[in-house]
Amino acid sequence: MFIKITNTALIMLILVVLSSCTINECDCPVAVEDQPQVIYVPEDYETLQAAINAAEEGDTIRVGPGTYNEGLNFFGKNVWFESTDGPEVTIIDATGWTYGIYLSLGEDTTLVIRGFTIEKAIYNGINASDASFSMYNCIIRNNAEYGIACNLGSHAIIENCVTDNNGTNIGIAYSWGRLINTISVNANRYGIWNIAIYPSALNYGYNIYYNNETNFNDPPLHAETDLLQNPLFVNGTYRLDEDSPCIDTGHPQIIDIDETRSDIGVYGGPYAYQMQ
Ligand SMILES: [Ca+2]
Repeated sequence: MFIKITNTALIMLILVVLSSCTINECDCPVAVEDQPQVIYVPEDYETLQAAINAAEEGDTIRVGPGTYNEGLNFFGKNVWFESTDGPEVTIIDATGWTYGIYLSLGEDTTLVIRGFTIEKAIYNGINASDASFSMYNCIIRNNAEYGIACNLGSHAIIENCVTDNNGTNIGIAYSWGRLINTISVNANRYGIWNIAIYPSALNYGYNIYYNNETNFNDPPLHAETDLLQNPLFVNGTYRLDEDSPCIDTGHPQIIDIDETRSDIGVYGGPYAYQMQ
């Protein structure tokens, strides 16, 4: 029997073939490398930089306790970079390195750095030049020049960190950002120093400045909600004494893991680690 194939039937036939091809493509397993990966240090890589080198955009790097004598460059990769057990036991010791962390290749605020101590760099603990980052629950201490330096168009989100005994604890130049619930103590020069920030885009407050050589340069980056009091750490740690002015005085819209108003300092905020 002769079947006349009309133009309409021909088009429908082509559509059926095409759709079946599409279904087949959907059934194919997605290549593993397209999925975000979780990379563990030291299990997968012994060094932090090797893990960063192996990571792809959007991956997570989880770092076990230890002291890592490294200076890190993220090479523009936006990853979630965190410790498993918190900053007291996970230390980036930048002895002999110019910077603990160096960002200059267009990283943005989806680069998250959580739960590290960064210390002893020759210059800056973390240096961002025309690059951005988010940092939670980190301790930045004993770096010779700046603890945190943001310059030349950087956008930093810094929450619930401690900066202690750096040359200048925090420096912001020709940049903007968000600085909340953070403690700045014992700086050899400034608690926070700024020049040519973009004030309309700046979100800062609920920070503590104490025992710095000078808390602020002029004009001071100082909000009414900042406190100029001793944070009352316990026995040389960054844990808070029960009488600390940091308890429940952080940003009211930030909630702690115990569901109270946020504390100022490294044990406050939603990304804090449980105290051992
Ligand atoms: Ca609280």
